[in-house]
Amino acid sequence: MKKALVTGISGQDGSYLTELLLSKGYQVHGMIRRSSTFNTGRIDHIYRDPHNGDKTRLLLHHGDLASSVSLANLISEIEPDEIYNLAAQSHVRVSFDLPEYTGDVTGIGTLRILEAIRRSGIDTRFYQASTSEMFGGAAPPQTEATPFAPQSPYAAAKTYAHWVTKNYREAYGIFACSGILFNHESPRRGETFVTRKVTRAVAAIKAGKQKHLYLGNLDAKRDWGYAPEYVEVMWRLLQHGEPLDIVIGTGESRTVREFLEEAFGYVGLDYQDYVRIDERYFRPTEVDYLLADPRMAREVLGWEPKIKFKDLVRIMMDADLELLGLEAPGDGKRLLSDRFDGWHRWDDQLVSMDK
Ligand code: NAP
Ligand code: G4F
Repeated sequence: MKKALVTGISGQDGSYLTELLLSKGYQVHGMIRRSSTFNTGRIDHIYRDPHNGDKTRLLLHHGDLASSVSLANLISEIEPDEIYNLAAQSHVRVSFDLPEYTGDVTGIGTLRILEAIRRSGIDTRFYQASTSEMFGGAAPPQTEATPFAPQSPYAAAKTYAHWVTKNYREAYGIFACSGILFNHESPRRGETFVTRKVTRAVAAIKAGKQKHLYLGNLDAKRDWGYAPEYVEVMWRLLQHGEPLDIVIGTGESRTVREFLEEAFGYVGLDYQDYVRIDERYFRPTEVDYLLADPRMAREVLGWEPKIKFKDLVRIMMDADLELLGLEAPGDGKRLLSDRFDGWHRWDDQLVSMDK
């Protein structure tokens, strides 16, 4: 049985990746942070308590990217075949308020893992969650050859992590890869990222629980894809014959305003009647236009996304409407069952991807 260690297992991507790895027969070790409230909501549905005599291939351990001791101990004790580093302070706007912390966790945290791998001497494959934010001000479309131009403390920290991953590959022969992922969303997306903020607000407005939605820059363009498809490519990258860095996105870019039109329009509302601008949500430096050229992912890994912009909005809208007990038009759910039936099977049960 292959063993994987996943940092950031309690996040959006960590939860989908864990479902995928369990469905492929892996034993999954997840690193979670100590928190005063439960922070495992996204993985509770797949966790089995061994105290109940349940057999489980999902094991959780406390640790932190800020603690090299915790990382070294976990890596030498578990001896994982694969390590997926998904943990990060991942919010761009917040990184301007917490630049030092973001640099420590999102940047140096990656170095701490690589150093723990090197010192342990174990033969493992390492995945780094790099980001299209590293391209920052570079002209679209962005490819593996596009020079980085980070525009935030978050992007600068990720760029450091990206380069140090490449350096440990070249210096020490570690099988270390970076997936340069463009924005990917889902019903499990954190509530303060713009897509989820919008879909939750539309549902709340429809339910009569909210009057207005306050946002920042509506003109930024993003290449938005569907998160469960993106975790598949993380796994494929580590199964590849040689380590490489690769761009992952849909090749389609939309403005925040277009996301608003689509989400409000889905339930028959006009966003202009509800959206207000709050300067607090603007960033000191913005990334205006991200658009992936995912040709290499298609040619080398045979990966192509099935869910594009409109489908994504529908999937997220249906989920947030249902959470508030509202009738959802259902297009999103139909899309999921049409295209992903049987994808995430674990312990002979179909794991519901978005509940
Ligand atoms: P997310 O939902 O924000 O999850 C981040 C995870 O990191 C959570 O599990 C969080 O734990 C954990 N974490 C934060 N600080 C930590 C620390 N000091 N030590 C240990 N764990 C810590 O992020 P995501 O959307 O799943 O993204 C996964 C990764 O891909 C991140 O590295 C992100 O920067 C990167 N990325 C994301 C996208 C995207 O569009 N989603 C695109 C490109 C790259 P808690 O649950 O306790 O907070
Ligand atoms: O949803 P966002 O916060 O995502 P952003 O900044 O693109 O970062 C996300 O994607 C990156 C990949 O490119 C990841 F690396 C990163 O970890 C994260 O997952 O903002 C998207 C756009 C921005 O241009 C922002 O200025 O939406 C704009 N926006 C407008 N109003 C807003 C808001 N963003 C947020 N979060 N909240 C607003 O009220």
